[in-house]
Amino acid sequence: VSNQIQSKFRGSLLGSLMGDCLGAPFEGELVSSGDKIIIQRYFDKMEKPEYEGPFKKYTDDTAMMKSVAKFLVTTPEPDLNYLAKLFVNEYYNEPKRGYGQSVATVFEKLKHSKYTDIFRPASEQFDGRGSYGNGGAMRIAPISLYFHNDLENMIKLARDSTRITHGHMLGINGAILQALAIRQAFLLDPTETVKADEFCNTLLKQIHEVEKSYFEDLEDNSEDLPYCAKIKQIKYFLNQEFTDDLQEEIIENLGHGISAYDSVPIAIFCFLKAQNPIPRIETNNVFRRTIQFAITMGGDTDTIACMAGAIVGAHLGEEAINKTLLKHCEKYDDIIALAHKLYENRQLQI
Ligand code: F2R
Ligand code: MG
Ligand code: MG
Ligand code: MG
Repeated sequence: VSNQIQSKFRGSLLGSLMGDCLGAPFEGELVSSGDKIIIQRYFDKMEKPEYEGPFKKYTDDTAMMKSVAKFLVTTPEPDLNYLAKLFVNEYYNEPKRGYGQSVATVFEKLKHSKYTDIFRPASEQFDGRGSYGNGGAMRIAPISLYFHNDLENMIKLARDSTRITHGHMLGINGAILQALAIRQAFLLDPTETVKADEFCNTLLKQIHEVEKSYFEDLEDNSEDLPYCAKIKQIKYFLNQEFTDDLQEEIIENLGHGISAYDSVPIAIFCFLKAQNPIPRIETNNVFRRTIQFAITMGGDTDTIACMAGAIVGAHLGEEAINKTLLKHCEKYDDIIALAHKLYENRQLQI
């Protein structure tokens, strides 16, 4: 059992890295059906042992995920001030990792205010509405793994770690939804295909609890809560026959953008859909299929593939990963070491 848990820690962090590195060259592109062939060849080429290309660089998604993992392994009790410092130091060391356009303001304010109130800079973003970007969700994997057997603390830390940069309810709850999806995948048997309907029903129950607290004073509760509505759409789309037209409709409804609301749900959809073969995604490897499929969604490809990768890696573990493909991703060995430390540190806590 402990071997399987370790493997899932590595699988999830590597899935996050690989989705980011392999998806980044396509970020912001509108992927058309012809591009599916290009993406298919891109993966085929990199799985060939003789292929030697320059490695694929990771972006802000991985830079921030590493900080979240370091935060969990360094301090005995999670210290959010320390996490804020890790984010800021990482950003100032390597600012050109493709960060969100507004989040740099948060880093500047954190630094100049000497971390007196770590949630304040984020709460001031966008005229006090806060960011609803997917920056909280893209880096959340270490929290799901670390707290896989402590749901309450997982949700609390997913929320608070996100609030350092994201003040908007949709940015925060999107990160919690992604954390819940990784955790559920982690808890499932890797030798069994995931039952999509059950997976969605569990998520729906859990995220409903989270979302309803934001809407308690709403008189009219006839409308579905935002992420609950998205999960119902995921269920609907999973049961349709998959065609290029349907994929367009999925992108239109679930989104493929830079906001959490327009990216976390489609990442979860990709994970569930890739449990079974998908037309024109030619591979028998479910891990690769998930990431490759996520990239064909276009838009915020690095982040959607990173999030889908973190989920599938938590389910299948590192054995599912093609090592030749992995070796094209920048500093993959650092991520393996970090996953190992995260696992060991967790063993000391429980
Ligand atoms: N920054 C990017 N991609 C930019 C495109 C790069 C590409 N390579 C290219 O050449 O075109 N990717 C990275 O950013 C995302 C994570 O962003 P995060 O951390 O959430 O940052 P931020 O700045 O807080 O939010 C992102 C943008 O979302 C819009 N937005 C957010 N809240 C808003 C609000 N309340 N009102 C209006 N707009 C809001 C803004 O445009 C923000 O700049 C990941 O994709 C990562 O890969
Ligand atoms: Mg990025
Ligand atoms: Mg921001
Ligand atoms: Mg992105």
